Amino acid sequence: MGAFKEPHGGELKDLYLGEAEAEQEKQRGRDYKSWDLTDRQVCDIELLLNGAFSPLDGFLTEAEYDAVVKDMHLPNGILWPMPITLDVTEEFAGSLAEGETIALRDKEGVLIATLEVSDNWTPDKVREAKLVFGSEDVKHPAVNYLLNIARPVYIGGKLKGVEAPVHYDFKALRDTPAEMRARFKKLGWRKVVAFQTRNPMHRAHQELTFLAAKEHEANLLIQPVVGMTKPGDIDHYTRVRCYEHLLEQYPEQTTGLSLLNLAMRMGGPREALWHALIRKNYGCTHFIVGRDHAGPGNDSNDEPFYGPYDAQEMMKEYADELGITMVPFQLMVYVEERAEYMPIDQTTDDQTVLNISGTEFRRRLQQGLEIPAWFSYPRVVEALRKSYPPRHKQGVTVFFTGLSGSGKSTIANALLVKLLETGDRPVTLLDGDHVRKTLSSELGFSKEHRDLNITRIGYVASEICKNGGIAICAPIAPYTSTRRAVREMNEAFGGFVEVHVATSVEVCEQRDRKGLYAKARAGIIKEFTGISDPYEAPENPEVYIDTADLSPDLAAHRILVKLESMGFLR
Ligand code: PPS
Repeated sequence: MGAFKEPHGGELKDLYLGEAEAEQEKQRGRDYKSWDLTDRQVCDIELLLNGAFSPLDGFLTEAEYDAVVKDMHLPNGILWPMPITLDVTEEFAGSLAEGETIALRDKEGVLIATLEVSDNWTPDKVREAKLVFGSEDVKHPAVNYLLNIARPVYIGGKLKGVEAPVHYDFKALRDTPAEMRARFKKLGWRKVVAFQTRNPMHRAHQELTFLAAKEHEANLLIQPVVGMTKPGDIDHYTRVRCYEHLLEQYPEQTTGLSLLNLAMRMGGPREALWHALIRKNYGCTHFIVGRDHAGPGNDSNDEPFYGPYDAQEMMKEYADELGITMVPFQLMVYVEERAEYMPIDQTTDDQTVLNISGTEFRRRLQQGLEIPAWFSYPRVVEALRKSYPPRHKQGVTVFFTGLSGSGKSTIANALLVKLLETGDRPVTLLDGDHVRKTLSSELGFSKEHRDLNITRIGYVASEICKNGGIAICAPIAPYTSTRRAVREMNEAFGGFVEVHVATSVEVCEQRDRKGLYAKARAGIIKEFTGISDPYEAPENPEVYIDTADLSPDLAAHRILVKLESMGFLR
């Protein structure tokens, strides 16, 4: 393989206007209708404008979309496997005249590009899901996006780039295809093997990529995706710090790192072709395709969406049209007897083969367990441990729910004091009564206001949780769906422990410490929980407390024990 070929179908695109023209377009853009780009669309437009998606010169038209969806080629016969579409609301699409130019803006209102709308149509999304992703199961992240998140109408047309989407992080590691090609030229890198990843890289990846480059006498470009990856993946800030440490493991001057702001679809075989074409546009000559490339995991029946080597098969099928050479790889495993990594198909039955799956690796991180030296590098593990500390260093929200006067506040206070005594982590108590005087002082007790109140408490707790603290919340929180939403909000950052203080309404009324039940019975207080307003008891709380047989001290102790058994306290 010699010098770089032109991208399939001709020139590398650069859809940006020159400086003066961009300025004029910006002025004109003030009169255009504006569409605020979604996160996915911002990723797509960046790679359309900078030529990473060459030969596309805009969001697909209807004819292009049909051709790409049906047989992975543009109407002019050029291979393009992934529909890059601009989805908008019916309302917005309906407001457009034929041939109208619109302004595409980022979240801050910055004009990124203008689009001359040539097409406006309502796609058959189920058909798109089946043909492009081979499934209509919403467990596939791209199918879910298509059917549940993407807007109903597509508009297509040519783009004029005004300003590249801004990135404040890792600026020095972001390149356009033209910049990358220029860098390769300057360095004299005539053959470059590209490696795509959305995960942290460990020793197996280092060995695999190094071997691939060595076999092809090429340089190596590690080009991780930092746009949108699979939900639940390790955040890109942490990953990039890991990649930077990993670079130290390659011989000097052989390997480069560049970040790709791609919104992945997890589309398996079709996605592999797409990734390869993008790398070709970046000037790479070879592309590594391993096991289960861009795999979305299992479907609703727990069956994999794609076979482990489907992507490699499809790459072989289209080898002539791709113009970039696939470097296929089997799973790399560690062979204990040889103290080295090998592709699994080269190992023999009598060898001890070691591997740690992604799930097992996350379990070890979460529990602060040992990660062996054969698996990763100390600095990579250290960077991961810092961002993903073990449970006893993560934030946690203890969320009490129960009737007024059930004893929530008393137990919550006892728990607060016990946690402060250990001095382990910062603790904040968000008591129902107190929140009502501060954060939610303007709210009443309608369902809408109660939901708003609980959502606010949940949000504050999730921020505390995100930063490693312990949030204790003690509102009534009478509605199951709102409590579930708060749980989800918090579990994204740490632990969530629901405590149902299940004192019956009869006991609460008998105690009536604040005299509120009497007032509620007399109709002086309206919408009073348990009397004239509903309380939906939790079905599966982490802790169930009946204050009839447990003192506040013992109740708080039981919660501490629960936190310990879940790994949140040591
Ligand atoms: S909610 O439903 O979660 O938003 O309620 P919360 O914010 O916890 O507020 C409950 C406290 O407000 C007092 N109070 C009432 N409670 C229930 N229903 C009505 N109508 C009502 N009006 C005032 C009551 O003192 C609650 O405090 P606690 O600490 O729960 O007894």
